[in-house]
Amino acid sequence: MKVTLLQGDITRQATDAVVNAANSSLMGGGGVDGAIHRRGGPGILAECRQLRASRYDQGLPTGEAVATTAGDLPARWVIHTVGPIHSVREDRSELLVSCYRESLRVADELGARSVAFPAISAGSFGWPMEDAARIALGTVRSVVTQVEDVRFVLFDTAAYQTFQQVLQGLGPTD
Ligand code: AR6
Repeated sequence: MKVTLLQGDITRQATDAVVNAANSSLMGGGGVDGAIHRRGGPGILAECRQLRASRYDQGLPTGEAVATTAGDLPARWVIHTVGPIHSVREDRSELLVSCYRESLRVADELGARSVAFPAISAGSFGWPMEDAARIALGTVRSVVTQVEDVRFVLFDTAAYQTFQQVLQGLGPTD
């Protein structure tokens, strides 16, 4: 698996799948979620409504992932996952690990070979960027998957630099 870091807007990525940092409602929101629904068009929300009505009447649980098509985005699928809200009282990192694992599992089910991830939970959900980067990079590199091309698309320079430093610190994969 090749892991690359990019700075930019995840909605522009022409990967097989892009991952959405959603919330349990699957009904959209701000940040990545808002951008994906805005640029992807209403078809994504319509599929999310169907998922709520069929499989997830209580909402998508934190740490799980589910796919829809990608509407007007250049990708083929959107994989929606719900990151944990950061807490100083409780270690929720296993749930963040689960977001990356489950997203790659769903990507494998779809037959996706390239996947773009945002920094899940590192915006509205308050996760410190360095810890978010360590969990994100450490997890994807440890997962056995058919996905060959994983891209982290970081929105701003600070996030990009943090991911770069963490990736360098992890050393070579082989
Ligand atoms: N492309 C790439 N990264 C982005 C983009 C974009 N277009 N927009 C923002 N980011 P967030 P969360 C960065 O808040 O913390 C939503 O309201 C952003 O700078 O999108 O998991 C949902 O509905 C940050 O570094 O996701 C949920 O309620 C990172 O993506 C809640 O926010 C994640 O920020 C989820 O919060």
